[in-house]
Amino acid sequence: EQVSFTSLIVSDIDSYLDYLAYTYTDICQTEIIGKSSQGRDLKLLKVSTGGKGKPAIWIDGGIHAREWISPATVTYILLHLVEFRDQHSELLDSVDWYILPLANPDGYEYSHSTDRLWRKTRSRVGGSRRGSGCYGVDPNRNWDFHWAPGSPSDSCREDFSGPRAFSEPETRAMSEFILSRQGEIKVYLTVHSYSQMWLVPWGYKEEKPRDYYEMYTLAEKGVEALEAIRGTDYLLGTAAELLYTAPGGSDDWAKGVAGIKYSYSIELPDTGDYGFVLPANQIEPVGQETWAAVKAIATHFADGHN
Ligand code: 0X9
Ligand code: ZN
Repeated sequence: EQVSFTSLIVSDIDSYLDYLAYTYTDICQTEIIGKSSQGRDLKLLKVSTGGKGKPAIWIDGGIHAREWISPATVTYILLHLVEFRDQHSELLDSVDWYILPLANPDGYEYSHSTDRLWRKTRSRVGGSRRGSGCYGVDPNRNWDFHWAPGSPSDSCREDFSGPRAFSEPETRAMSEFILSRQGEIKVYLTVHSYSQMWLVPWGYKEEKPRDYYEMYTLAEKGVEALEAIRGTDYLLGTAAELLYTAPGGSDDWAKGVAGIKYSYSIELPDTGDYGFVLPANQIEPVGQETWAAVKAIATHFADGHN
């Protein structure tokens, strides 16, 4: 079967989730977990063959608006998971999936219509009296775990952490959903770009978690499976080690507050030649290798570990 992608817009992804829910009614269910600042649906797809007490894997994409390869890759993963389910029925039988391809639809839309390199949400942080007139909060600095306030004048910055933790309806909705499935979700996977890295907490400090070795070992399985597809090189380590420390990230919150042992941020290709503006012909190869990594991670749980 021939699968072809070009750039995806918000409505493409939205309709695809609806299509899957409509076509594969036995295993797919959409859920609107909240609304963005501008009122767009935060639409999640649950993929499950039913039954109770299964481990679940959460995957989100598009936290950062300009990282277009992320929603495309998460959509690609969904496509394979659901439409080619016969090729990996054990992964569906033993694991439940919560997949949110577009965590920041306002920003994504804005990066299509107006500013290709927009990163943040589109909330009106400048709307208050003390505001600067700038828009948007970095949704990966806004989570309520070691959240660091900025001064109001920081609201123009690309990494503005917001007027308070969970000021953004997008991060709040995600966190509430994840907490409502606490204990069930065993893996938190958030997909970003770029730099070809598999990041393990902590991201807010240089110290590593007590169970870092276990987190690292599972991540290694993902990276190995990914690299086996076409030799793409990934670095594996903490964000502090490989990038920089930054507070208020979703990965740290998922581990530190929601108690999800295996929490990772993936930075998809490339390493900077195209950066955020990766050509659309990369969607399929990146999708394939990332799906291989996700399958390897899921297999660990399908094999009865937790
Ligand atoms: O800075 C970020 O939010 C992520 N990199 S990106 O280029 N996609 O913006 C890395 C986040 C790593 N995790 C934490 N710092 N918690
Ligand atoms: Zn990002």
